[in-house]
Amino acid sequence: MSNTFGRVLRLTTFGESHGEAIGGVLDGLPAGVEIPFEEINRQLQRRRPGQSRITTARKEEDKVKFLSGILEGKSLGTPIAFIIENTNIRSADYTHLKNAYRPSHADFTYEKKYGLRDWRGGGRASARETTARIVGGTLAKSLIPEVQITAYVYAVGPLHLNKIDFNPNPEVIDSNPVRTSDPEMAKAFEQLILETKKKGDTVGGQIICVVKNIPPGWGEPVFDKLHARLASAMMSIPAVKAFEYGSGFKGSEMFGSQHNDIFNEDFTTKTNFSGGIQGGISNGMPVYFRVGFKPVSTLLQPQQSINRQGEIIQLKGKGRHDPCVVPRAVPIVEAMTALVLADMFLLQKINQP
Ligand code: EPS
Repeated sequence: MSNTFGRVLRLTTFGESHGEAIGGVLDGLPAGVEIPFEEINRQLQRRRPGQSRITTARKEEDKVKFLSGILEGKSLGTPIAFIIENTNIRSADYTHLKNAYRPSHADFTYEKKYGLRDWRGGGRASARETTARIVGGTLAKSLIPEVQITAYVYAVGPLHLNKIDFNPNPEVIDSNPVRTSDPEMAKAFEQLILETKKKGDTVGGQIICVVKNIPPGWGEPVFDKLHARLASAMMSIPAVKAFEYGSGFKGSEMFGSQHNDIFNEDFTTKTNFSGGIQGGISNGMPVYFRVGFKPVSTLLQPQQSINRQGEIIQLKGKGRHDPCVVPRAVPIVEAMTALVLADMFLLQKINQP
């Protein structure tokens, strides 16, 4: 019972991967916001399956249909409901999973929780659900146009960029299918994903997100600290295993004399180990964080598993799957970031007289 995200700007998503449609309801967007139809479509295309040879081959157009809350291109202040139809479903690929559980997949836990499960694809646990997050997140972003949110792939498996890029260029990121900010490393990342796919295996990866132009004051102490909301948003994305912001785990190895961010006269800081957040509140410096994704659990090579009767079996995945999710997860990280920040922006308006 937790399909809604946000405090005052709330996105509810619905739908299963092989059902009629995926969709959402965004409630709390103020009236009069210009709806960024083109940008929503551009972001959907960045996430869409079947966009390159390193992503799942499922061919979905991912066209959004708005049902309510919009008149003459502007928000009405009422709930904005929308759907994206599933048009390219091949549920027969999944009949072998009616009686079996994929190792490390949500198959087993969904069935234990609800007593039954949608065996067609990943059901509700499928990354297809994130389509609705792209629509909701892009709408949220239009409320805070001055904030710049840029995510990129930092690592694929054991390969990673040699340093964090704090000034990532969106054009460079979208010029390579992996969506990394370093065109040279893009080739190595792509090569590794293709080799992995050839073996019927999968590989994990990491995304960095850099956010600029957040004014000081966003984030709600004490339980809705800005980084707590970002962590919650990122951890809700399918396949995410880790979240770290600012100096993160590295910071825990440092001394205070090295780690403190010394103020300049204009209240910016000389270093930014704080990741733009202190006391859970933005300080005006860039916010940056890293998100770790596991390798997709569906392998197109045989692996030991178990059926509903508790018999050990050999399972080999069918269907269309991503060998590595991070290239398609870049716009999802950005969308979830926008949902958090627009929510914090609206809450800060309530705090101020
Ligand atoms: C995916 C597996 C498939 C893909 C899906 C990502 O989903 P399912 O097994 O639930 O049918 O088709 O991608 C999408 C269709 C999408 O829109 O995200 C995977 O293993 O990552």
